[in-house]
Amino acid sequence: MSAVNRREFCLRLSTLSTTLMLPLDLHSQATMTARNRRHPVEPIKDTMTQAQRDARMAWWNEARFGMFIHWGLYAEAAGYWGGKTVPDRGEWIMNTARIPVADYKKLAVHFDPTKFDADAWTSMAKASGVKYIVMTAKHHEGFAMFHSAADKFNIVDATPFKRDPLKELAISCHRQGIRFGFYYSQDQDWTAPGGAARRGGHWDEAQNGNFAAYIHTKVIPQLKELLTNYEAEDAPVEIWFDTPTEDMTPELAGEIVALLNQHPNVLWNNRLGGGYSGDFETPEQHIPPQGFPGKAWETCMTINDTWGFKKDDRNFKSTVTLLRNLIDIASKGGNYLLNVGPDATGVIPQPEQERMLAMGKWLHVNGEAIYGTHAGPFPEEHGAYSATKKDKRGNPMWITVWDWRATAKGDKVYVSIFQWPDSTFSLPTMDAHVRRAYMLADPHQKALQVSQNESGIRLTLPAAAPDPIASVLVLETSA
Ligand code: FHN
Repeated sequence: MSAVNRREFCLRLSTLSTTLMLPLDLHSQATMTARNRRHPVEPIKDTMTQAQRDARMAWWNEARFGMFIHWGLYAEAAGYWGGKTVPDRGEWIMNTARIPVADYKKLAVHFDPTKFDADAWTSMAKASGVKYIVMTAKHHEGFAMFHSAADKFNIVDATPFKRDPLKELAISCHRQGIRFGFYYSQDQDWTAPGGAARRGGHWDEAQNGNFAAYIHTKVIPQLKELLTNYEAEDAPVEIWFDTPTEDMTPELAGEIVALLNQHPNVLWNNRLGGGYSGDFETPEQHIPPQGFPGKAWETCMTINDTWGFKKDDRNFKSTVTLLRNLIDIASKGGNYLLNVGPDATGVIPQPEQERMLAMGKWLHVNGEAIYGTHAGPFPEEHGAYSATKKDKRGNPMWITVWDWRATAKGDKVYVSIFQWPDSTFSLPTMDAHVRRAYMLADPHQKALQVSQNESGIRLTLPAAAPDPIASVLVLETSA
């Protein structure tokens, strides 16, 4: 099937999901409403030509694989408060356990991650095949992991550590050729007066205050710091906003957009609020069945069940799952932002490192099938909506099929095969003619037997799979 046919197929699927009210991502629903509104400040991308927009997003579209880092005071708590385990994600502990502001702030007194080594993190990221890192500059707890003149509740002024890990990481990323961006919780802030609190609102009168004042005295000054203090390191390239609430009016968000517009190369996601759609969609903890045809998107996902470190969370995803996710996402034209949660000593837990490095090993051989690619030409490989089964919202259930996935770049189509076939491997038809086929892992690129007609493509593959998780078949094509 041609690229045009694929696009038509995806558009039809999109229309179908809207008609059937299939579970579109919540943030993208907000974005859809937003698109119809007039914004007080036009984002820079909306005033650019398509070519300018493409150039602005070029590195991001090539990258495909990023590492998210959730690191803050919650790593010190590690999922425990008052000697008891606290359910839910580690970084939400303050909210889940309704911890008073003054008590929570005391965590800073002991936060001394002396094992933190920015170069060790970036070397690990590089060996894992990661092209960009996004680290929490400030999560909902309100604690800045950078030196901030705007608020003393930051890692340099409030802890015995007294170092700025964000700065150290930005410098190290710059040296290693990894792009660097920040996560910044612009709306929720549980320790600053006036900051929003989801899930039941404020629980301590120290949190009461005016939201606009919070934006003006903390958020905008800190964003200014983040946007300017790192220029020598070429950072940031991206700001990752989160959990907008209704408090973020179009006017307040517009003030932030006016600031972002002064840094036209900085990309930002669709979670600012105030009706702004940002540069890319952010499905969380799931991979949309058909991606977001025609849009930039990035699935963010935990490597276990928490973003911020929780010492009892050992539910790590397998390397098989993680690699399949990366390949699946690339085959739909998206990026995978995979999270790690360093502990309070400054170390990324060993099981997380092992999985990241295993992904890097695969990418070292097969990265050509991922980086700089776009969605493959076949629509059929991802799965289908069940005619009978329903999901928990009562909509037709998406049944994923894990046989193979395809990406494409230039005149090449890359087919990552999960289920190695016994003898012949068959692919659906496509308009382009297959000139040559070989396995990417084969250093000699030995040509494989291939035949093609209007009903499909048939190949004879080597008897054994070159890779136990995913073996990449390359199809060189001509029009
Ligand atoms: O509440 C946060 C959560 O802690 C984490 O930061 C994720 C990452 O996408 N975002 C929010 C939930 O959507």
